[in-house]
Amino acid sequence: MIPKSHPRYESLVLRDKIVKAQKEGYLAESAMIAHGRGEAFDYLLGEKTTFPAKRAMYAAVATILLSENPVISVNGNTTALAIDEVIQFAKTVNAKIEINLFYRTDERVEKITELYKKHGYSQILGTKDDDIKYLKSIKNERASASKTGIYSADTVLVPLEDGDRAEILSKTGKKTITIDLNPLSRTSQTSDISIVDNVVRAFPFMTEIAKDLKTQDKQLLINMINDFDNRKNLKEALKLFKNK
Ligand code: PTJ
Repeated sequence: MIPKSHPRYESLVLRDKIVKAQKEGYLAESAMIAHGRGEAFDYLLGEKTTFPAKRAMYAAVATILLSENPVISVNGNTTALAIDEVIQFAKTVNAKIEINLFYRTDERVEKITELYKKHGYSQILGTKDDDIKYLKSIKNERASASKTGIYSADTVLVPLEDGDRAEILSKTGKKTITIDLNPLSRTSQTSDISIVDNVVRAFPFMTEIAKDLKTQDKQLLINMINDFDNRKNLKEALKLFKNK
């Protein structure tokens, strides 16, 4: 039990979730390394959602709300850290959720599927019973994509993952939105909208944005997307690290 008075309480709670998930057997072997890297970037950011991250989130939510078939791609780490927040966001914006693993095994897919069911979400895509297609030019297990999900999606939200996919998804004409604490990662650098923030803060924040934007005029959302410059925004995000 971590005492609430501990100065690193929130960070330790997240570590605990990762450790527990590792024991439950649905994380990749390298999940802790990925988490540690994220922790370091978050520490440098002051563990707060920055202005460039908020701006990117507005553009991201507007894009998702205007999409025909938006899909949220989830892996082991995102599930461990933010399963309820992901489900809540998906329901608010009417997006599908699909399991997409770099280190894909049937056992991991089954465990993650069960976990989403336990948390009240049973329509998850990318399971072993799903109609799986393969995205061209991805050389690893991430190539698998559900026919009604990522394969036919117009927008894919990719939180916390390695760099292979954002670039390829963009090349297939899909809009890619990523949440990655590293502004220099290939994922951040190659996606259309890069949210440099922790997934645990980003999902609840985007849910609140969505509740607001759903009541707004469509043209306002279009303007928000057109005004957003990902290159410029990423540069601003990077400056916040350098100014520490
Ligand atoms: O479950 P699988 O098999 O799909 O594997 C998932 C991992 C994350 C292990 C796999 O995709 C991987 O190895 O990823 P990388 O290459 O370590 O990249 C993870 C990226 O996520 C890094 O840029 C980290 O800085 C970033 N990151 C880590 N934790 C967080 C994060 N970004 C946002 N929020 C976090 N909590």
